[in-house]
Order: sequence, then C-alpha cells, then structure tokens
Amino acid sequence: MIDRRAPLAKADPAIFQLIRREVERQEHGLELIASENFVSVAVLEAMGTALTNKYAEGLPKKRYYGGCEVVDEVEQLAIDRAKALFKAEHVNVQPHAGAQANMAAYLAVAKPGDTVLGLALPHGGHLTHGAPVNFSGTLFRATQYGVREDTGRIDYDQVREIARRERPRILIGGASAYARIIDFARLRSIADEVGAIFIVDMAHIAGLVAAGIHPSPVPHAQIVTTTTHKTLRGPRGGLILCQEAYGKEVDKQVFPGLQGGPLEHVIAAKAVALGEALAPEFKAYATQIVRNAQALAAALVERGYAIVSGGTDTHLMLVDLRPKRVTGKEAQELLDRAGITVNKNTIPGDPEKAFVTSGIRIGTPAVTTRGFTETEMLKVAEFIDTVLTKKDDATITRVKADVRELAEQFPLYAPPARAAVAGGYHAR
Ligand code: DSN
Repeated sequence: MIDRRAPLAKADPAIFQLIRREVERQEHGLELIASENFVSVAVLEAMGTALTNKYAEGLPKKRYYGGCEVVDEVEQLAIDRAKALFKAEHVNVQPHAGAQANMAAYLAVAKPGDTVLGLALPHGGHLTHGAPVNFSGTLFRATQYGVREDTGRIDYDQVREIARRERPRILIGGASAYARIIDFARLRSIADEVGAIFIVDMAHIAGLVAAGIHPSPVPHAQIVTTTTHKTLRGPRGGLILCQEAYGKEVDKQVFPGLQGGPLEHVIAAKAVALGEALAPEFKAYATQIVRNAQALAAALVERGYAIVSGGTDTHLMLVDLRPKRVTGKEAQELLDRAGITVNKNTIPGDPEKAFVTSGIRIGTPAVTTRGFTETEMLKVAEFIDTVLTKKDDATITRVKADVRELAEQFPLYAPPARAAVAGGYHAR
C-alpha cells in the first residue's frame, strides 16, 4: 500500500539520496556551464506543488477542461509579467523547453521544406538553428552563416550575401556560444531585404536583456523565443514573445500543434522567476554576471589562454585551448575532477571533432548567483590554469579542496535543504 503522505525520504529513499547527492555536488563545486544557474527557493517551491495535477489544455479562459479557474490566474500572471519585463505584445508561456519554443515559432511562419538561415552550431549557434541532426535541419532546408575566423565575430556581410542567395523564409538570430553583442537591427534589415521573417532565440542572454545589459531583440524580431533557466534564472522551460500579428499562429503551434497539457507548476515557477527579474536587484545581478565574465576572460588571457573574439560582452567566453596544448575534452575531464564544471566546445574553424574540440565554454551566471565578484574570478582563473597546466593527481586533489573551501564561503542552500529536499528549501 502506498503511503501518499510519506515524505520523499521515506517513500523513495533511493531517489531522495540521489537528489541529496546532487544538491551536495552543486553546493561544493564551481558551476561554470554558461547555460546553467541556481534558482531561488521560491522558484523551487512553486515547481514542487500540486499544480502538477491539473490538466489545462488551451489558454487562460479558453480551456478544454473544467476546474481551471486557479491555473488560469497563474498562467495569466506569468504572461503579464513576461510582457512587462520584455515589453512584448504577445506571450505564450507554455513551451516545455527552448527546442519546443523554436519549433512552434518556425512552424508559425514556415512550412516543412522552407529554407531557414541560422548561425552554424560549430560557430556558436544552436542545434535548433538548422543543425543537420535536428528537426530544424531535417524538417526545413537549412542554410547556415558563421563567424569570421580572424575576429570570431558574426560576419554580417556574409549573412547578407547568403540571405540574398538562398532567400530564406526565416532568418534566425541568437547563439549558444557567442560572447559578443548581436546586432539585431542589422539582422532585421537583412531579413527585410530578402523578405524573410526574423526570429531571435535569446535563450542565453534573456536575463541580460531583461536587465537592459544587452540590447533587446523584441523591437526588431517578429518572434523571440527563450528558455527560462539560463541567465533569466527561472525553472527549466521555454517562452515565446511575439508581435500581436503572429500571436494566434504561435499559440496554435504550441497547442494543439506540438504540445498537450501545459505544465502549470512550471508556469507558476516561471511567473515567480519573471517577478524576480522585474525587481530592481536583478539589474545588479546581471551587471555583475558580465563584470565577472570580463574579469575571468582577462585573467585567463594574462595566463596565456586565447579567448575567441578577444573577450566578452556577455555572460560567457569561448576559450581556445590550443596555446596550452590541451583539448576541450581533456580540459573538461580534468576540471571535472577538481569540482569545476565546464563544457568542451568547438571553436570557429576547429581542427578537432565535436566530441574532442579545441575549446571550452565558460559562463558566470551560476557563480554570480552564489555571490562571486571579480575577486573570486581571479581565484577561479588560477584554479583552472593550475589544473590544465599541471594535470597530475596531487594537484587536482589540492585544487579540489581549494574549490570546496571557496564554495563553502558562498553557500547556496542552507543545511535543512541539503538534508531534507522534500521538506522545503532554504536559501542562504
Ligand atoms: N544546451 C544549451 C546550452 O548549453 O547552451 C542550449 O540549449
């Protein structure tokens, strides 16, 4: 007989222990994956609620199920906050993730077989921007632009040339490993010149856009997609913002086109995160993310590393490891052993395969949430360099202890949360 009232620790000790171990890992390591962050206790709490029990296919006040009066208000609050935060005309908060948001956005304005033009994955783009192994490259005829090898920056002249030649239905802006401000006005003018719809995936920079640290794509693009869990620091999920004229079609593509019932517990958590991003403190947080990234990039350059494009305007940098004679794969594995989490990443013109790579991508949103400033970033650069230069077990063990000591000075969740994840979270 299942005891429905038993706490997780008692009901399922195996899962409880695994969650506890993961919380411990997050507490004691340095999270430098550019697409990750640590959400607030309020966001965690909203996600772990009975809203998960509710079916609500449709939109607020236009549902296919009874009993939606409460979740209607939850979803409407999320929509209203997203509209206010990004100054968007129309918002759909239901996409389960960024890939679904992109698929719905593309299908709202294009048919299978139409041509799309996006930044190539090996140049810092994203799988869903036309990679051959993804729906965006199989369902559509994908063409790709890149960055210049000498500058590491988007080659807008090349974008224009390809757009004029290929006449895409959709021009996609946005990236997952690009450290420089994207010129959305310029991309929009190229899209207009060739009669394309301009869609921006701002997943990586959404928090910076929300805070006004990065120019917003919203005034330029007909449709903007994002995830909610990166710099925006919300739950894992997606959002679509668009001009009113595209609203009905976007909504139809999300449901019934691609998804069934929305995840109202996650939508509640999105609303909480959007509320947090509307608060004045969020601007200070986003500003510090960029300062930390710039401090880390400068410290790595001082230690002989090359940074693609020479630096960063955002939350991330792409480190070219070739001067240090270590591959991205080796670097990721060595750093992992020291409790420092990064991901290997191709660099423009990478001679190595995607599974090996010559680079790593490093981002500062998560460590900034912990409270790190430029002072700690200098220590982080020292840890990274020591591990990648020495590589031996004794050094890695020593750096791991230093990483733990630094992390413990900036605790994430108070002890009760580490011990009893099902019993409510506490943030420091
Ligand atoms: N996989 C994400 C990233 O790491 O950038 C993008 O979806």
